[in-house]
Amino acid sequence: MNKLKSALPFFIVTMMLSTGTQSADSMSGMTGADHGSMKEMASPSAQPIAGAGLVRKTDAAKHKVTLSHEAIAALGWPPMTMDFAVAPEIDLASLQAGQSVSFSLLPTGQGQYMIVKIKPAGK
Ligand SMILES: [Cu+2]
Repeated sequence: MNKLKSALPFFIVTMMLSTGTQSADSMSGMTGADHGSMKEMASPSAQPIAGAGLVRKTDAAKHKVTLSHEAIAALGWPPMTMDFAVAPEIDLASLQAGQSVSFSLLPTGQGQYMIVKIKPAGK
């Protein structure tokens, strides 16, 4: 137990360093998982974060949507294409590839975000 405890801080620092260089190398090819390395840049908040983008595809089985989103200043995110988990109450059948949308995100921990609201842009 004591051994594990003292090794942990070193492990965390090592992880932070390695994810840091990784995200700098591959900003445009970012996946949802890579956002974990960027959470230090964003102030933690339970407020929904607004975004806008274009629907690329939906995945009903995993209840996910792939969006090309615009920059989200509140999170320090550049524009990119990525997958988002979608809240269970949202009907994915209402979304179509190629559709412009505005959406709201809530953090779900580990630098991940879930879409809690999504609607056609300008409505
Ligand atoms: Cu993103």
